[in-house]
Amino acid sequence: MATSLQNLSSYDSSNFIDISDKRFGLVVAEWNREITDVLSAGAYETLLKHGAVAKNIYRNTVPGSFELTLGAQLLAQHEEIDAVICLGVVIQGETKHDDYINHAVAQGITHVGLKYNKPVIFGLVTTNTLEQALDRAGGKHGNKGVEAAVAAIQMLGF
Ligand code: DLZ
Repeated sequence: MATSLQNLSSYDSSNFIDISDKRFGLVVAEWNREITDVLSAGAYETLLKHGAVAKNIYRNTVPGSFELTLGAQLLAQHEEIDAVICLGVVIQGETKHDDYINHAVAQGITHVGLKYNKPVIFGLVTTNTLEQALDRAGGKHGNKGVEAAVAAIQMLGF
């Protein structure tokens, strides 16, 4: 699946700081991996495009989106890490699992960001269908991994 960076132009990146010495942690859920890999590639390429150095980008996987919170905490606790980007895809099913996971991740990573006083970005794609998720991973609605990386960079300049 092709990775799209085309949506990036819709962001004002003029106030981005120099991120060549910043260290980023990507936490990527393995559920729906064909999609989360595209999100991850989008985030990675965006960080590089804006001046991050490849050796300063750490990527760890977790089994599913529910584990993004702990994954984020394990990265954020390192002083050297400046920002964490959480990437996952939760698709609505017959049960309420999506509700539980989405709320837990939203609350969990908010807590981690506040606890460690650093950006912990919510790059969770939450959709009703697989098609809607694909649309947001290099499809007609861009790539949410790109947006998550842009959010991390913006917050570092805050
Ligand atoms: C169990 C589960 C289900 C049903 N759906 C998803 C999903 O759509 N996206 C996702 O990232 N993870 C899902 N998981 C796995 C949970 O996030 C978690 O890994 C398990 O419940 C183990 O804690």
